[in-house]
Amino acid sequence: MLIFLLQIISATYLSIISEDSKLASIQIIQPKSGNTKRLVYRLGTEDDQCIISVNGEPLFTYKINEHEFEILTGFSTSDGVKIIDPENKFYFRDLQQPMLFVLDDFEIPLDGWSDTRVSQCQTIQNYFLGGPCYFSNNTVSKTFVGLPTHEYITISFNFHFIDQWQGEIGQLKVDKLIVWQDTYNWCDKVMPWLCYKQGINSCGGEAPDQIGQAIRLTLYHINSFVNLEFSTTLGKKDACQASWGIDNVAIYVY
Ligand SMILES: [Ca+2]
Ligand SMILES: [Ca+2]
Repeated sequence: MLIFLLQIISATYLSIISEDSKLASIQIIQPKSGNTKRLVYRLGTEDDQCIISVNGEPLFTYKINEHEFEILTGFSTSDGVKIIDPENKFYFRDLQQPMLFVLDDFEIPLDGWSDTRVSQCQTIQNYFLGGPCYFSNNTVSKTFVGLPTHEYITISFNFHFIDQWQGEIGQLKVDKLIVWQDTYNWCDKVMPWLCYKQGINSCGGEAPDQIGQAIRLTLYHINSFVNLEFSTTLGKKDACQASWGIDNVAIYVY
């Protein structure tokens, strides 16, 4: 145990220094290999700015207002830097940012979905919910619980229209209200062989597909739970003739 502590102490020194009456900082001195050179990191304030410096050279200078985290020097883009308020909300340039609450990519055993059958297309190692010979006139749903306090919700997902859709509709209900609908027609030509020739078959049977349609919706929403329900109007069509699937179902709150 003593050896462990000594190793820690010899690796990093931490001290709080005050160079004059208005400047105080935390200084971390880290010996480089061989103990011949030292890296000195300093975090401090000066003239209403916060500075992180290495060996006396400013690495990163920033200023914090109420919700704003303004990068003054050190980064050409600050997209990766955000500030969190006491309610764990993210702000960037005074705008509250969506927080990812959940992402279902269907690569691991499913939790909470009413139907858990998954597929892959083109033998790629990328599973999605549903797929050829599985989902046709199905309804699949999941209720997500434990959402943090929020006013808006953003839902994104990929929808796969697979094989012989003929103008039927795929749709999403959120808390029982329809929020998204779209349709697909695998062939609008008199001679279907043209569709086989000109379209792109990427999943299921020989007919062309519309894979990976990216949907993103933002809704007013305040409840701590949300129910997503995907369905279609494929009626009695065989699931090996026309099918669908979803992937990358993500929920953001803000
Ligand atoms: Ca996936
Ligand atoms: Ca196909």
